[in-house]
Amino acid sequence: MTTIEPLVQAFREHYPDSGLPRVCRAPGRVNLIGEHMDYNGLPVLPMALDEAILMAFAPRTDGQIRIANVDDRYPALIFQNSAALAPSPPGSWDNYVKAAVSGLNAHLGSDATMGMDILVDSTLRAAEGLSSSSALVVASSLAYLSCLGVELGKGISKLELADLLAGAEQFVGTRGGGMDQAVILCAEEGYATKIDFFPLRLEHVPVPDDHSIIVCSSLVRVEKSGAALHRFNMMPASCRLIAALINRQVQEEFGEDIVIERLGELWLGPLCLTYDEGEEIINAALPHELTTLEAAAARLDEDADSLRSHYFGDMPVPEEGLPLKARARHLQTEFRRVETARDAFLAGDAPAFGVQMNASHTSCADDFFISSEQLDTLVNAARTAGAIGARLTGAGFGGCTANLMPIERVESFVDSVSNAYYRDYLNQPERSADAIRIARSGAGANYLDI
Ligand code: NG1
Repeated sequence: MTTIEPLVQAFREHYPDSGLPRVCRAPGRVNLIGEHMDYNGLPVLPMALDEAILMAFAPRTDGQIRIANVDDRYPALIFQNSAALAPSPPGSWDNYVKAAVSGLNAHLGSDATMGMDILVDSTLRAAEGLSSSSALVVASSLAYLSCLGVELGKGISKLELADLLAGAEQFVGTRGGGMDQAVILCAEEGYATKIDFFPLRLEHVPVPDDHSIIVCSSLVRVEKSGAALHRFNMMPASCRLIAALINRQVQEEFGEDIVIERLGELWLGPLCLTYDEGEEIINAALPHELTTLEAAAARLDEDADSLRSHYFGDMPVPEEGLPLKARARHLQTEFRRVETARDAFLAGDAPAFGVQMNASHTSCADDFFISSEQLDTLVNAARTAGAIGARLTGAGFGGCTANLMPIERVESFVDSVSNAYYRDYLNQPERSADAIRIARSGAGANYLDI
């Protein structure tokens, strides 16, 4: 579907007792470089897409929130607004709406008596690492703000909303960062967005118009708030432990007044170390042999069991130990790559950007361990097809790759990747037409005129 009139019509049929709806839109995003950086206080460089969620909505006075989707894989659900909303079981799609509503209730001090009727339509596919989950949270927040009569930009700024939704989305159980909500809300068409965190800062970086960004789906779905929840949350959990070990080192070297909560604070916090000084601290804090919980606990003067439950809760910690040093190396080197890539786009130098993308994929695979056989195969197919940069995008383990191609060679790229990955590797040639898309940069989330 995905144009406004049919959505409004479908809304009126689905909710015959409701008023005329308003419509809002929230785009997906492709992250061009900077993976698993946001929750570590390090920069990222994503771009909003023109693929988006559209949401028709109208207020209700009885506090009921009724949600439905034109895609019947998502069942219609109802819940009662309340100041203490409880999450539905993991993977249930009403959790994203609840996340936005409960975050805004807490922030605005709302009495949680407002209800809404919602109908969702989307050109953005779910579980592909293109942030459909955050797009749904952002669209729900715009709908709820409108029902409450709070104007975006007046009652609450976009940056404020992005910041609060980053925390609010953790309602669904994931422990990610604030990249998605920020780019979805604040992107500008034609630009990628360099984002820094704690505090949130944005810079719009032009995407060279003689190059295309092509998104290829590996066709491996990753339900981050469902089946892949532990796998995803293991990353922020390991990073919190890395930060604690670095904090110990910093306190030994600079005194106990300095507290490091996230690895990025080595460079971007009050310490303001140079890149190399930060690297020295990381090397001292994380010797190669420090891979077990017991060794980490000894270094932090803690008991291994309490360390496990504090950082990992009920997540299984791998028998072979934790690659803490390698993960920290990814964060440190990706920091430099994001800055270099941003400079390359500002200088209109797409090939230099591509070099950073390629190095980022290697680091995501070999140091952060978030690639997979499928993603590596797809990245290699893209490079063979002439991509000047190719990498996995998003949380990893599946989902999509992002590829940078000179515009005049896009067609031959599509043919070559279709054959190499979808036909020869997956033996599903019919899937390629849908799975390879030219990413058009979209504007941030907004309300649409009916
Ligand atoms: P996706 O790719 O949408 O699953 C997740 C996190 C981001 C970021 C990336 C990895 C959420 C809502 N999103 O995104 O904050 O950490 O992984 O770079 O948690």
